[in-house]
Amino acid sequence: MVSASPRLPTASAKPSSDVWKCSCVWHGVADPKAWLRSYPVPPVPSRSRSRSSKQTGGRRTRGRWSLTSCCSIISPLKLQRPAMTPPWLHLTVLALGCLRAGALSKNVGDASWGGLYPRESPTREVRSLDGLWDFRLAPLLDPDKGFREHWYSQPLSQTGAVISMAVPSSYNDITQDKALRDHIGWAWYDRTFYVPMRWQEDKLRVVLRLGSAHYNSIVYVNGVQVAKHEGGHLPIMAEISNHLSFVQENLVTVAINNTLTPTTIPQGSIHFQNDPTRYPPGYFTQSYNFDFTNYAGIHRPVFLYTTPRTYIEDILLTTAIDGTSGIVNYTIIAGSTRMGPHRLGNIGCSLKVLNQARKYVTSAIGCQGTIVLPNATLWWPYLMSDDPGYQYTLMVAVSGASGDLDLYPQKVGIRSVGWNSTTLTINGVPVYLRGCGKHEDADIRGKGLDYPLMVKDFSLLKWLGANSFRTSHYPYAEEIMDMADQEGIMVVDEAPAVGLSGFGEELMKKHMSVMQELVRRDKNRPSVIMWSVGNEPQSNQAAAEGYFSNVTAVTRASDATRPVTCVLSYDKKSEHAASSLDVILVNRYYSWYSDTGHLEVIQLQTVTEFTEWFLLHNKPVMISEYGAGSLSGLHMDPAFTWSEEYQVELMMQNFEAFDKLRSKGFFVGEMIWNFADFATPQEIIRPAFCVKGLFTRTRQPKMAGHLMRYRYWSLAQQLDNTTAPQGDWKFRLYSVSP
Ligand code: GCB
Repeated sequence: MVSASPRLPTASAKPSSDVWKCSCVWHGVADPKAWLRSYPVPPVPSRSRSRSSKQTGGRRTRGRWSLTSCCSIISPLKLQRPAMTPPWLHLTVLALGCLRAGALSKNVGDASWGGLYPRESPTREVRSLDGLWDFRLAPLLDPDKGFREHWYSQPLSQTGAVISMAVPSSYNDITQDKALRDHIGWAWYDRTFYVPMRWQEDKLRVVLRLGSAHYNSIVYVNGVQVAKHEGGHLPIMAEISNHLSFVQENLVTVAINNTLTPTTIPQGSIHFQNDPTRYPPGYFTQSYNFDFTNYAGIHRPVFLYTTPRTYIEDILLTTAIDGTSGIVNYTIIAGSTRMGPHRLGNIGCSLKVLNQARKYVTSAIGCQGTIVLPNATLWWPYLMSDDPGYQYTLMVAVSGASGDLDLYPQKVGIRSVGWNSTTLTINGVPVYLRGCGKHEDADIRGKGLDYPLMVKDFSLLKWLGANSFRTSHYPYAEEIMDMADQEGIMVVDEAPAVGLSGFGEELMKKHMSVMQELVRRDKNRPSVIMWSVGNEPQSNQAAAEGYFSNVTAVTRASDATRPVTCVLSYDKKSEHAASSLDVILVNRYYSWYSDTGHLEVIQLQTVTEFTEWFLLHNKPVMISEYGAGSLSGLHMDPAFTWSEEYQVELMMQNFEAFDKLRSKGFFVGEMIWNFADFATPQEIIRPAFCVKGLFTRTRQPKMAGHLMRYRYWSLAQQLDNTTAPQGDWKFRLYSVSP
């Protein structure tokens, strides 16, 4: 949400004692290789050149730009722990300190932007910093020790004991250490790295990017703070060109705090226990209103990448269909180290369209425009086409006055999303979502991105015949989203706003900012067909009405091409969020959390309930969670709670209800809870895991997984006119009736 990247200062970023100045000279003389010259780079308009010169205050001397200074704002966290402050308050203050400092960082540049995903191109190099980092926890009762002792100014191994920590991964389940698993507060990571001298010689811009770190992060390079970010599931970016050594080893340090407060998203609270007869001094615990483990750490890949000094900052795409033609509307936002991000000025843009076989299709010139592709191949969801997930590549080019040239390969899937009061459509064809709620969750790694697990999950989704999932309850890794784009799996893209309550101004502003950040990250993804602003808010509170009206309005203002939802759980007559939504998603656990053991009531209750939601709001409705826990291998017949039999019978009763609802014309999807069993905090109603998975945590199917496969393939046959997997003896023996 907020990242203090050391860009050019703006008028409002007042120098203070915290301001560190450097002077750098940019010689924008590019020496593109011969084959780059053949690239369709448009001439730079001379009018823009002079305007840009005025704007930046730069001097233009015979094709060279030089800036007298480009500055980085450094605002070290100066929060000292007041004497006698209870640790919980202190932790909260530290968390809030990040926010305050984050607000400052908004003056430094566009703070709500983690940047384009690092991709190689002829003008960009990408290097991974994943692997083993050094790691240390801050003491539980002295959380700011690392700041006080400047742990970031030298390798952690020189200020105390360290262990090796895998990146990306959650740190919690990596060792046998209970203190590490249950830690609350700051955790410190660092590693060293070299950068090629060539990067300096070529005057490249160097960017550090973390896919995500949970929850509050402060990032230092060679002891200098380069970024702050609040929020655990979105990228963190910092331009670090001026902080690097090109001859010596560099040090990157990341401090991460997993403390959740009533104004973080998601919320949490710290409980300080001060009864000396029951708890030791300083004792505190953290609680939160969700059932998955609040895993912490550097969860996604860390990259260094280079761009020229004039570079592609962002690419905005929308697509449409006109007969057999595909329409791509594009805007290219260029940036330069002289001006920061800007659209026009002394920048030339062009793009080349390549098909999936990497063959040239067409090209366009200009930073903004529309491309028409006759006889376009559209992006279709899995099982709705023989070639689902089709994407073109736009090779986007930006050239600066100096001759700099930047290229970025941006994929685009041409498709349209439509919705009215009863129906959701893709490319004008009604779709019925058959999917799962998921989690980023695995043993040992926690929420760390894991490629084998990711590929396995998509393989299982396709094995099920599912066409969609929801990123419950936070934005998933970009690598996962890339695979959804590629495989044609539709995604309800959810904010990390799970179980919210209170609905004050501060929370709302942060929530709006998260939505903008999420939309900006995922806007170009064909797989994303709906934004979800959250899961199960306490929308029975009156303040929810204005709150959700504002949060959904900001989301629509960021992207008007997709419907906006929020996953609801309160009674329809006493809740206040549904009126702001385009599609109504509701979680219902009939015969599990209510009428436990009474499977016979599911059909009546489900059909009645979802019909009433539709009648009340006249909007498409779907069930976003239903299900039962089952202990893999526990069999009881007649069905009994926690047995595999109970889980599948509950599903069958629901299927009957869903089919009745489908016939009424407004029911647009079903997503079971959950794709796989996942870890929960320690509690007494779940046995270490939420076991509502179709698959175990290690991705073996329970009976429920097999049943779901028959259901989803049967729906695919009926609705998508597809055939069950050929050669699978199970489908041959038991024909799936349409
Ligand atoms: C819900 C939540 C989900 C939980 C699930 C459960 O309604 O949205 O996060 O895991 O119930 O199993 O209790």
